[in-house]
Amino acid sequence: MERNELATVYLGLGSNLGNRQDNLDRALGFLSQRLRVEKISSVYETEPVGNINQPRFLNLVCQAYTRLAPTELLTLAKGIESKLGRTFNKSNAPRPIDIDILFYGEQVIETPELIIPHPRLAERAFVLIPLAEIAPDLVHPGSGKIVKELLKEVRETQGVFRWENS
Ligand code: PH2
Ligand code: MG
Ligand code: MG
Repeated sequence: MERNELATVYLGLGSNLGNRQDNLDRALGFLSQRLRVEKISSVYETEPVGNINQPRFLNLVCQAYTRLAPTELLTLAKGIESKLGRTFNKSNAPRPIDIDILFYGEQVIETPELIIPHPRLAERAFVLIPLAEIAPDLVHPGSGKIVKELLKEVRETQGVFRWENS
């Protein structure tokens, strides 16, 4: 699988079921077996966005290098989600782990199974706050704005707390 160029990717991880810290650690362990995980943000405890009747999340963001194509990376992420016990019967239900591809290099991808950059990242403080720690000047290929500008424009930054247990 050395046919693709090395791409810099950013992944968003979230857990709100079971031992959340352990789930994040195990997911990072599985990711590290297949990607070169280069940077990992702090962990944040975050109020649920969307379906608010669910437990708080632990969220983090990481940067990695990979030669996997975007769809292969998606398959890897889903495989790790399944290994950690995620079931896919209800969307927006509590989950042991969610692994979202936020950016894949500077690529813009819109297919039925995969949209990159992640379509909701620009409005999500639980993504932008950890992302701004490891990549404040990263350019969002859709809008041309950098991460710290996107973060300034997000109004709802309450509900995201540094998790000191990491
Ligand atoms: N993920 C969602 C929906 N809402 N809220 C928080 N705080 N953290 C998440 O990771 C999250 C969410 C869909 O994947
Ligand atoms: Mg998600
Ligand atoms: Mg997801």
